[in-house]
Amino acid sequence: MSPSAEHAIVRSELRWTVVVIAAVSLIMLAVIFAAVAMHINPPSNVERIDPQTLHLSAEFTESDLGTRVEANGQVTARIVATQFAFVPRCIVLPANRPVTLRFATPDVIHGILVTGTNVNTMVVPGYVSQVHTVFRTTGDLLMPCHEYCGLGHSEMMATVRVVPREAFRPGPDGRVSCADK
Ligand SMILES: [Cu+2]
Repeated sequence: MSPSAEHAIVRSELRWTVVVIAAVSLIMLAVIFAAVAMHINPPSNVERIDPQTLHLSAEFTESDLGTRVEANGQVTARIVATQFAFVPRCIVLPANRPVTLRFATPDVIHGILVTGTNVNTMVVPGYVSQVHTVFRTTGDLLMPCHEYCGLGHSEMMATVRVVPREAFRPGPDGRVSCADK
């Protein structure tokens, strides 16, 4: 191979090296921007729960589901995703206040997102999925299942009712449900 042909190859390789570094940098910047500016992060909570005894556990018994204000003021909503419904079907949460959503499933893999927000996670049997967020807008937000979970998947959805801070009034037991509103 002549020296000039070899130079041409080296130049071409260097050009592509620059292109690859630029592409990787761009993707890294997009990931960092999404994390810092938009608070979109991969789920990092690893917490196990037995799917077979979920409904008997301390936390996900039927009477404990829904929104509750804990003694320290933290607002937590607990939801069970099951074929093919969310329990409860509607949860109430306050706007402009940190809230925690906790999900578990007794059967198969589901996924949830709350439309127009950064809430998006999978719900995997054996684990509790947890999301911290602050809702900025009020209104009824749709929360569909976004992981195909069987024949009734398309019917599987819930409502997240975000109310103004002053309209969020927990009962004496710290609970708030859509039926109160
Ligand atoms: Cu589902």
